[in-house]
Amino acid sequence: MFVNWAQKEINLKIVYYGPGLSGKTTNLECIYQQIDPSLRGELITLKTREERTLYFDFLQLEFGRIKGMQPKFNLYTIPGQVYYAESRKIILRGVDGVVFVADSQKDRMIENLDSLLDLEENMISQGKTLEAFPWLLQYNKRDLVDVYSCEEMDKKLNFLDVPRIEAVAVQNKGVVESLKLIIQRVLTTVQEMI
Ligand SMILES: Nc1nc2c(ncn2[C@@H]2O[C@H](COP(=O)(O)OP(=O)(O)OP(=O)(O)O)[C@@H](O)[C@H]2O)c(=O)[nH]1
Ligand SMILES: [Mg+2]
Repeated sequence: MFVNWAQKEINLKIVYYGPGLSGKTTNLECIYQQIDPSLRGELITLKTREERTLYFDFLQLEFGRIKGMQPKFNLYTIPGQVYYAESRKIILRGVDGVVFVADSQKDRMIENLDSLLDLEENMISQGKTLEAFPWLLQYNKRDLVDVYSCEEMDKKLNFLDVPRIEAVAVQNKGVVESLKLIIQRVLTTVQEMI
């Protein structure tokens, strides 16, 4: 969180985390298409030729007011591919909320677990813990066939009993819902701080 008292602005950072190809960039593209252009900036994406996130994607949203201040939500995605570990650490700096985009396909569960562990370690290195932090799980790709049930996903990933949302990001399902919920959770935390 960064507060600019002169401008009466609060900058809040929400990071979409998760393994490679889980649908993080798709979430931002979907938000960009669905949100009123007067409330959002341009979507900045840095991709490889194979459409994989190279460094991050970025989108800024503005709405609502809290205690006379204008919150600005800066949404980032991390690059999920394992070898971009250093970029993930940098992008996570100063994070206020996380949407963890998990891939529901059975053969992607190890990658989900590795990425969640990576998130936890990176949070700890910032002096934060997932136990005391606003985050949620998005179970994406519910349209595919060989997926775990949400209960099975919970058993494997939701050990902290955080809110979880089912999604099909390519069909706009569950995306805005995840965004609204993380904003709500982040604002609740911020209101206690300012
Ligand atoms: N079937 C299906 N495909 C999806 C869904 N969400 C995303 N995809 C596809 O999965 C692929 C990867 O999506 P991205 O959004 O680029 O994944 P990412 O998490 O940003 O991947 P990295 O940038 O490498 O970390 C794309 O081909 C998407 O169209 C979904 O809900 N269902
Ligand atoms: Mg991406």
